[in-house]
Amino acid sequence: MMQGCTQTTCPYCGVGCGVEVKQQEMVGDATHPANQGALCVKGAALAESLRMPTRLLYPKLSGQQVSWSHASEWIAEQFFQAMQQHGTDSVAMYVSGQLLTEDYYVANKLMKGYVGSANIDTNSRLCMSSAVAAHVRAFGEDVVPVSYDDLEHAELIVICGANTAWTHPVLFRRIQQVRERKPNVKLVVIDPRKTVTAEQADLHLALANDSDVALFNGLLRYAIDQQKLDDAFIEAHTQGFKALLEVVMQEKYQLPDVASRCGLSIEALSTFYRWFVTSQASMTLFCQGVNQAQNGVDKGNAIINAHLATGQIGERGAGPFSLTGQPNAMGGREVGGLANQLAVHRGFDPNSIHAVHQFWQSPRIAEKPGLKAVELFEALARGEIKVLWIIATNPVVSMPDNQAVREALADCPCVIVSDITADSDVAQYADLLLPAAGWGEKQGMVTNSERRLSRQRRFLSPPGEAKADWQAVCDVGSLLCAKLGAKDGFAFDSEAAVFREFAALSGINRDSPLKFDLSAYQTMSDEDYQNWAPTQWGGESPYRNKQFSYPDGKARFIAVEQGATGTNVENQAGLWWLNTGRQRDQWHTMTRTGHIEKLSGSEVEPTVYLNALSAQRLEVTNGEFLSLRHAERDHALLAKVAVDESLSLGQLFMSMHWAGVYAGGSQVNAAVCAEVDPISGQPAFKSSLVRASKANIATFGLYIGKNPPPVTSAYRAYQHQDKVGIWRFASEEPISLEVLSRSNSKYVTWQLPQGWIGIEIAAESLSTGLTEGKVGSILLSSPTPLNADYQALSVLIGQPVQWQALMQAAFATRVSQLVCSCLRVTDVQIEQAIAKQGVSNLVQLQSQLKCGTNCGSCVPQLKQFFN
Ligand SMILES: Nc1nc2c(c(=O)[nH]1)N[C@H]1C(S)=C(S)[C@@H](COP(=O)(O)OP(=O)(O)OC[C@H]3O[C@@H](n4cnc5c(=O)[nH]c(N)nc54)[C@H](O)[C@@H]3O)O[C@H]1N2
Ligand SMILES: Nc1nc2c(c(=O)[nH]1)N[C@H]1C(S)=C(S)[C@@H](COP(=O)(O)OP(=O)(O)OC[C@H]3O[C@@H](n4cnc5c(=O)[nH]c(N)nc54)[C@H](O)[C@@H]3O)O[C@H]1N2
Ligand code: SF4
Ligand SMILES: [Mo]
Repeated sequence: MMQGCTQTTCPYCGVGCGVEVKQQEMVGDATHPANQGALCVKGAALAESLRMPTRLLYPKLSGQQVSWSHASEWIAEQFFQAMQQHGTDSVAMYVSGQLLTEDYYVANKLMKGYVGSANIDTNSRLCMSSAVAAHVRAFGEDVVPVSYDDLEHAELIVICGANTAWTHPVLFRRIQQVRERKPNVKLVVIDPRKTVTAEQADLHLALANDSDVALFNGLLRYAIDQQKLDDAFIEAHTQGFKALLEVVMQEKYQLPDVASRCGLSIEALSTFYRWFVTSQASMTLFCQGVNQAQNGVDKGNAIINAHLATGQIGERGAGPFSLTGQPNAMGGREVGGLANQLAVHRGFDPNSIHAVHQFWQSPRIAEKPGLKAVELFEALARGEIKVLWIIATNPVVSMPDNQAVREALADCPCVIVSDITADSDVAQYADLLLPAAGWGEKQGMVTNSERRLSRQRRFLSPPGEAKADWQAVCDVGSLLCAKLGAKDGFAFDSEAAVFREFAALSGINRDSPLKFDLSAYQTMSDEDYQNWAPTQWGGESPYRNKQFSYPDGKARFIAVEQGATGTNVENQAGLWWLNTGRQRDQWHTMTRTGHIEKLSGSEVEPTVYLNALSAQRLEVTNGEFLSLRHAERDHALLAKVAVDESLSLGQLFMSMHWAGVYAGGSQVNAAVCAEVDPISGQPAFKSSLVRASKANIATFGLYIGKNPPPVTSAYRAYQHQDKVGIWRFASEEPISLEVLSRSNSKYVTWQLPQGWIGIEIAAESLSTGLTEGKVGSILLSSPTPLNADYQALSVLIGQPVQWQALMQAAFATRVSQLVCSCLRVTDVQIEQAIAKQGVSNLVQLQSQLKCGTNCGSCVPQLKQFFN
């Protein structure tokens, strides 16, 4: 690590927290406006994230190490040949909201200005594209009209389709702090699940899947009936109200009809409506429960409509607030890295095409939108894409119908993957694998949810030959320019130089109604770039003056209708609604967080949650397995059952994370074959119809040791611990003791009524015999679900065999769940403190067990113990 203190930005979620890296520790940056010193559990584990066991160090072509110059030349030649032989649209890039702005800018320039195709799309298609489209329709530009500080002024905070306590924890903590200071501020959560976020709300609306448009149209109707519209605002600053009025005056948007469509009580729904229309300042925060739907764009516009009609926008503490998922999803949108945008908030109209082309002075320019992510992989499957470069995303896990994505990649003649690890699932499909410099080793700019640009700064040297993504792209860009006989458009000598050019390009918006314009920074010195302090474009509220981004300055109402979309399980005999999302302690496909012990305990294996009645109907109980498959696909996945009353009947929930070495066989997107929103192309990850059936498991197993278990099985999950790993397995075939006789190690075994136990005697103590031999690994196997205390068992490794402790841990009566990851406090410890030590509130609990006193991400869960 370099000397002194580096101020940088967290590489996970779109809150965009500042991080201070000191010699020995990483802490929240108290001067950063996004977090004022706070970090969540993932941010607090950033130092551990750097100790990644499987970094990719050198470029590898067909598995063989090659030099960077060879690799770059190879890519440029592949691009050039495909462009010549199959046309420019046969080349594509699939990039990521986790790239830095500079990486994104040069990738976009390469594709749209030099290849001459807009076939560059990003994982933000899976994440933010519905919100982008809703913004563009309503405001004329993709602008988030509020700031985090607005939360301090809101009277009502609505969280719709987001589990903010887990996914944007530092922002949620801020909301809770506001409510502690101002108890009149109300929180409403709209989510079909009773999430940890919903548990904290004054009102939770557990709506039916994808019924959000009905709910918000109903709000408008209520505002009309109660004469709570802001007529002056509608008149002066909007267009299109009449068409919307016609929609919401239909009978189906009356309160009782909406309540029935959404599956809510009239009382709960009218309480929300009353709070909204009487509040002086309401904010509606939304995320994937809104965006990832077949009607995701309409949902976004339904929310925006409600704010426009009541004049709750542009004022302090009021407005719709699309939360960005990834650290630089917003920066990618600014650059224009979505296939349906050209650059800097411009689309494919003739003026924009001309202006961008003029600025780049490039040999070509893309003149039409390219393929959106799902279309891109479909074109790949049809063989239309000959060369695909994937950077900083793991689509074989994260795309819907990921088996089809795998097959398409396997058939593509030329796949290039840039990643930080060779262990990511997509790396297995690379013809050429490029080692990328990761967080802390590269630098550049990121923009968070509130349009604030912050710097990620370098404080480590990249390992091996790992290289920053922008440099890898520029190297190829320069070589391609030479092949095209064009002037080198990629001769940047630093990130700062890339950023200045990007800032200058955004100057084409100066004389337009668009708000996005960074041209003030086009001549910024290297030093100013290096010393950049977090800065918002558009200021606190870009629409404070009520001048929206359409040429006439007016916002547009969109007359959205609640369609038949949504997973109406009752009408689909034998099918179940599979809802998917995130866990508190993991990041996406686990490549960066799966190897961190502290983060591995909150969901230890692929788990499918369902309520007791659903479980009864499927004839499963806790610890058994469900086999899930999409209604129209053959491949099935196995996940462990956990009964969870936060879900409604017929609804299953699984996290999106399980992948790679952790549980490659249980990837949820094998069963999620989502429809896409027709406007944004964003997949409806939250509403799949699946077949679910009890898996007939003959052997349930747990293995604790330093190396993988000597057992093969259809289901296998790995939980990383620093000293010994934990593997859980399940097999439809019985696994008998004999498997151990095939292993090279010496095992001592016991057959018990509950199953059998095998203890491997560590090689170094073999000669001493069982009584003094040390435990090398432990294997438990049982015909019924195991209830083993893996933490207690791990402690026995390396110790002389302790029979009683072993039995107690192997067949525990109750297995504890980790609640506080930082201080390793479990639910059992908390319950004991409450029952036996008279702890009766959060403060007492925190002083007794210290849980929730480090990052605070578990505080919402701790509060549940006192509800
Ligand atoms: N811990 C953690 N935090 C993260 C990430 C991570 O991987 N791990 N990833 C980041 C990224 S990229 C993103 S995009 C964000 C996502 O952040 P969120 O959107 O907050 O998280 P999700 O869990 O995907 O889904 C949110 C909720 O939508 C609900 N939902 C499902 N269907 C509907 C519906 O029809 N209507 C409504 N109103 N709600 C519905 C689900 O029940 C779920 O609770 O998180 C970011 N933060
Ligand atoms: N079922 C279901 N599926 C979903 C979702 C859902 O809610 N449900 N959510 C969707 C959403 S919102 C999102 S954002 C996506 C996320 O899905 P992905 O983007 O596929 O997930 P990540 O694991 O973040 O992938 C990032 C990859 O980049 C690598 N990497 C990390 N840093 C760098 C770097 O600096 N350079 C390079 N070149 N590589 C790097 C990592 O090792 C990893 O392989 O998943 C989507 N898929
Ligand atoms: S809330 Fe957590 S994950 Fe998100 S930026 Fe802040 S520290 Fe990082
Ligand atoms: Mo996302």
